[in-house]
Formats: sequence, C-alpha cells, structure tokens
Amino acid sequence: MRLTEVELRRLSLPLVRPFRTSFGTEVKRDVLLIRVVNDRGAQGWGECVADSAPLYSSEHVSGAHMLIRQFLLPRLAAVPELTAHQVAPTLAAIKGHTMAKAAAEMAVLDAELRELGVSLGRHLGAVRDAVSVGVSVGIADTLPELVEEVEGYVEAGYRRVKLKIEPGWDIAPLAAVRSKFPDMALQVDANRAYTLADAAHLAKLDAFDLLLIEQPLPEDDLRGHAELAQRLTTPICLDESIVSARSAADAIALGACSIVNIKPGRVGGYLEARRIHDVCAAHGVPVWCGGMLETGFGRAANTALAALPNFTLPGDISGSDRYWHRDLVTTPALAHDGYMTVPVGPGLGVEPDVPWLEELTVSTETISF
Ligand code: OSB
Ligand code: MG
Repeated sequence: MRLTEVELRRLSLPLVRPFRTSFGTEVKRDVLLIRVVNDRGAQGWGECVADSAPLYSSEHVSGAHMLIRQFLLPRLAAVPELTAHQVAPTLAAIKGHTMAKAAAEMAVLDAELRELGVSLGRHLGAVRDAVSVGVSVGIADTLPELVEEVEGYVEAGYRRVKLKIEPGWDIAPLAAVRSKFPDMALQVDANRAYTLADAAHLAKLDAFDLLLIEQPLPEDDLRGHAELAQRLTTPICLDESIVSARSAADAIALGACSIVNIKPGRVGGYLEARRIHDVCAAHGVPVWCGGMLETGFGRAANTALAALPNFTLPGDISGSDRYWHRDLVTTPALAHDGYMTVPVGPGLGVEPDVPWLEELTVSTETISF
C-alpha cells in the first residue's frame, strides 16, 4: 500500500477512578489515535500508549505526536509498496521512540489486515478464542479502600490481581489482600521503586505466594535483577527493562528474569512483541501481556496477542469498564468470568464510536501525501 492520508487525533478521557503507581497518579488519559488511509481507500487505526508525562518511560504523548508527524510519516509515505512488516525497518534509523513507532505500525497493520479480511489474532498466530485476564490495582490511600477495590474485581470474576507496590506500600497491603483472598492468584508490580539494597526487605514478599514480582529495580539494572533473583523465591518478571527481542534474550541469559511482561508499545509494535514471545518460548520463559490503560483499540489488539501459545499467565487486559465510562469503540470488550474474547473481525476487529470520538477530541490534524 501507499499511504495517502493520515489523521492524528488527540483525545482526553476521564478514568473511572484515579490510577496511582510508584511513579505517579493518573486521573485522565491523553490518547493519541492514528488513522491511516491507503491508495485503495482502506483505513487502519493505531493507538499510541505514551502517557501525558515521561514517567513510565522517556516517551510522552505530545512528543510522540510531534515525532510521528515530523519523522515517521514522511519516511513511511515515501515507501511505494508499504507493508506492516516494513514499518520497523523503514523507521530503524530513528532512535528509540518505540511507542510512537508501535502506533504507526499498528495502524498500517490494521489497514493491511482489513484489506486481506484477516484478523490480527489469526495473523499473529493465536491459538485460543478467549484469554485469561487479570486486573492491575493502583496504590490506594488506605488498606480498607484497597481491599474493597480488590473485592470488587474478584466479584467481577477476575482471577488474578496485580497490586502496585512501592517502599512503604508493600508488606501491609499484601498481608491485607492475602488474608482476605487466600487462594487468589496474586502478583505485584514495583515499577522500579527499589534498589538491590532492599533485597532482604523484598525477600519478605516470598511469604505471600506470589506469581511474580514485576520490575523491582531500575530498567537498566539487569545485573541487579539477576542478583535479586538469587535471593528471592518469588519469580522476577521484567517490564520496563525489555525493549526488544534482543534485550529479552539478554535478560534471560543473565538470569535477570524468569517471566516476561510483553507490551507492544514498549517494544515498537505487535510484530516485535511476537518475536519476544518466540524468544521467550524458545527458552521456556512464560510471558503475559501488559497494559498501558489502552482504550478499546489497544485492548482488542492486546487480546489477540495474548492468544499466542506462550502467553500462559493472565494479562493486564481488564475489561473496558475498569477504566472507562464509555469506550472509544462500538463493541467495548468486557471480561466474563476472568476471560476476554479474542476479536475475529478483520484487523483489530473493532470500529470507532465516531460521535463519542468527536466529543472527546481535543485536536485533529490531517496530513495528505
Ligand atoms: O507497569 O504495568 C505497568 C499502567 C501504566 C503504566 C505502567 C503499567 C501500568 C499498569 C496498568 O499496570 C495495566 C492496565 O492497563 O490495566
Ligand atoms: Mg509494569
């Protein structure tokens, strides 16, 4: 395909409740959507997972918007026979900016698959029609509020809960949640809030029978994670540290993790995400699909990815109602009994709720080639 028109749309969505992690609190989501149109009139949608501030990684949504417009689109529009698989090589000279690149690739891939009449799940190699999902629970103000929130998700059918932790909010919340739900699958995510000097403290988490501890140390501290792994019985899972299939292979070889969280935005797209899945499978390392508070576009694609065979742990793919009063797509996906259905329609398999999109839109820019 040749790109003929691209729309960059910025929207502001209020969250159902604030989401607090060790690096900040979000009360609304600044979403950047990309809609591409090709020379045959086919359209595709991409969602950029960058946040309004560069706190999770160095990217932020305004920077991604500018980068896509100024550096990515001119290169992509110059390719006469563009395919989704050529997006990453075409953009390889641009350093970093995986979330911006992932959004562009997602839109091209959606357009390509819609034209072919093939679903993303089928294209990636899905082996399931539904995937097991969990919910990520932010840091609360008090322990009773946390337990009440977790209870709501358990009643909604989620079978795995992930608690966000940080120094000062780790042992007590785990003790409170574990004593109330003795058999529930439970894991924690520190978003880099500790150092190796906290190893003895982190070893206390071993008592709570956790599935894993996610990203306890800084993203560039693979060696520290490898040392920590020697001192904990809880498996270490990496999120922020894994930015490519190569970095996944390195982390595994160093013994820095025994489980990998795959987020397509963090690694440059769904195609690299699949390569990470394959590298991990080859090493016997289970993976699961992370989340970035995506709307229905990103969640649909993540559900398709999570249907690959080595996604053996529940993903952070909670239903639309966990974050949104009303989603951006016409068929918002809800979790039933802890499962989300893999979309079967062509491409992402979801359609925009156009009137609602218009209402939430802060700015739109259309670029023609
Ligand atoms: O570290 O997994 C994380 C959300 C934003 C940034 C980082 C993370 C998260 C989550 C939320 O844990 C997962 C979700 O989308 O529900
Ligand atoms: Mg994480």
